[in-house]
Amino acid sequence: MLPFDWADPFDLDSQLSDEEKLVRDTAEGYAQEKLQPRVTEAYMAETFDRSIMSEMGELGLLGATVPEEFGGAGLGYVSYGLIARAVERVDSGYRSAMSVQSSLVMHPINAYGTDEQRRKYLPKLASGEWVGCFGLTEPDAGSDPGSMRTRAQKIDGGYRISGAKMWITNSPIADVFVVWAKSDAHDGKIKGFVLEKGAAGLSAPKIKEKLSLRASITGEIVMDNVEVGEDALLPNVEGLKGPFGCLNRARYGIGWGVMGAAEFCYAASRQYTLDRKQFGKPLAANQLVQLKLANMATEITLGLQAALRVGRRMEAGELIPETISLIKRNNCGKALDIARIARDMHGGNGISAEFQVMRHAANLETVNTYEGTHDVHALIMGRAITGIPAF
Ligand code: TGC
Ligand code: FAD
Repeated sequence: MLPFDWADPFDLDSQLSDEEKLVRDTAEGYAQEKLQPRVTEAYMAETFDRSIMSEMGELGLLGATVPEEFGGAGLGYVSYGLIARAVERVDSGYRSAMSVQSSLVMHPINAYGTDEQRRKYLPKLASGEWVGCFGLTEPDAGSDPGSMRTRAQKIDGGYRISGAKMWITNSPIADVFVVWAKSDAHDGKIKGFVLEKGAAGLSAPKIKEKLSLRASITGEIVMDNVEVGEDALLPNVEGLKGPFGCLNRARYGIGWGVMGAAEFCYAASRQYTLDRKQFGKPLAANQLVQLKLANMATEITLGLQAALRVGRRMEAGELIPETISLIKRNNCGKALDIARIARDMHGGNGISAEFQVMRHAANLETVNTYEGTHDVHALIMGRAITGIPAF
């Protein structure tokens, strides 16, 4: 009989390759040494340190699955998930910056772009010299991106783009903007365009006073008759399957990432309740407290195994969007519950930034909403289960 490992009951470690363990250790080492010491101050001041992108780039943490030929690390999807988990153990906002750059900016340029676009953008995005953002959501089109109003009008030698995107991670510091617009040259179908900072009519004001994800920078993208050349068009995809192809990968990474945040909250709650005594004994000696810790361990263990399973299937070429909805929805919802309960288990200290659990809980409110809300992912699964779209 083997002993129970409270931190890894199903021995996830033994299911990883040597390369994956190396990636995990690199990401964990970076996150703990470089991100952890600055997160509280960044969160309180609502700032994102731009140099984080260059640091991640130097370690190969950006565009992990993009081929090495274009500056990526050429790794598998499990490695990408392990990076997300390590970074989000510190803060969901830092994972956001990484996953937008990797899945929502580098992936579409790699998958839908030309060789010239790949050569121009991917190496600089991989190194963190350039920061990218992804504009799909609009003020009046969130869960229903098909109702977007942004338009690309054909002009001589290119396109004129007008519209506004809302709630866009990284946009105020972005050099490269992947935006989705209905194109009149393509029968009004949705097409992707790559815009560059400095284009006339393009601005990206910061959204201030967020009460969640404060260590991540979020903004609008305002496009007032922005004129771009033919070479701004991502030619190899049309329709909503373009942005959804990117979201599949980002949502998958979130399935891993939120488990990192949950693991932090679980470990912190275990230690806190072992150390703190009330009624003459450790809080951890109470049945109610042990029940909460057992629930946390169960959900994290199952969530990680599910994420690993989806990752292995993606690596085998078996990408099934509804299975990604399953882990995005389940793992976000469970991580949010775990963080809220961890906050409660820390008593009054739980509301202090020093103990970090409330920051994770506040962040996970956003993560439960972006990339498709908890309920929208239930509807995506519901459609596949019944054959009836209920949106
Ligand atoms: P629907 O009819 O379902 O599909 C339209 C076309 O898209 C194809 N498709 C997919 N392709 C690839 N992967 C998927 N997961 C796909 N889902 C659908 C579909 O086959 C169809 O193709 P075609 O060729 O027939 O045209 O479209 P709908 O309008 O009915 O969609 C409904 C719904 C709810 C599924 C969808 O709109 C949805 O997922 N809404 C949620 C929106 C969302 O997730 N937004 C995310 C914005 S980005 C973001 O939040 C980044 S945060 C980043 C961070 O900081 O980490
Ligand atoms: P709505 O769609 O208006 O939904 C409001 C509520 O109604 C939700 O509870 C939802 O579940 C529910 N609802 C909607 N439709 C239905 C239905 N048919 N049936 C039942 N319930 C329904 N977007 C980007 O494009 N790029 C980014 O980088 C990005 N980063 C973000 C960063 C942050 C910090 C935040 C908060 C958001 C970000 N988003 C980004 C936007 C995000 O994807 C949207 O907020 C999300 O998709 C939900 O859209 P919405 O806010 O318009 O809510």
